[in-house]
Amino acid sequence: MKDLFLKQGYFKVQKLINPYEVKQLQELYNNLLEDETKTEGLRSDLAGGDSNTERITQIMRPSMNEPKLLQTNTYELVTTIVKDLLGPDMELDFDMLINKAPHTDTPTPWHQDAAYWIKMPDKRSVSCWIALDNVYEANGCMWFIPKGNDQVLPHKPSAKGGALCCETNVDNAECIPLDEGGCTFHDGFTFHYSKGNSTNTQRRALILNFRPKDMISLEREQGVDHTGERKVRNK
Ligand SMILES: O=C(O)CCC(=O)C(=O)O
Repeated sequence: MKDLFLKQGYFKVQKLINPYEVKQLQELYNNLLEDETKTEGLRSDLAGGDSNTERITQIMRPSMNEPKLLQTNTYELVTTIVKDLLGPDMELDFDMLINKAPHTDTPTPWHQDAAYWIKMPDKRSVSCWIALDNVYEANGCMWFIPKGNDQVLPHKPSAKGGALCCETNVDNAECIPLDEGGCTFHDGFTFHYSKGNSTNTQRRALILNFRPKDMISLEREQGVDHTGERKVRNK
């Protein structure tokens, strides 16, 4: 797994968590998704624009609202794997939920997570994308392109207030269907994307993002805590 991660920038784990824990996470997830008051200010539509219906619901820092998430085996297990991959100083920077509701048909555009970052001397990072439903092409499973180097291409917003996107060659893109409880790990330079959800059911993903402890401190000093607007801007 580590070799794959270092070589191509991503890998999948077909079964990370057991059905009991999947159920527990689904319940906590649904409570947050349904509670617009609790999640106000942390919630946005990655599709951007001014539609009244959320097409790609993103809720930042869900464990701030629902600390039970932090006590699950999942958070502990993923942290252990990430430390094995990139070193013992890797820590959870932030978590997020991304849900694609039935028939919202909105792709998450191709991007590299590094396009969202502030300037950081240590660029190690890992994102673990956990499927809380069976995911496949038609409901928006993840796609990745094996990475060549650690360069970040120019990105722009896909719509007003929407996710960042870039243009890249997608000939080698790999589609990663997973059963619920499976996951992928990717680094910040790896291009990824998902199609829209054209099915009758939700596509729920819980995502845990890790980086070195010192870099998390640097982010926080600069006002980046992943709750939304930066409190302090780079000069
Ligand atoms: O869930 C998605 O559609 C996109 C997820 C993503 O971009 C990420 O986890 O970095």
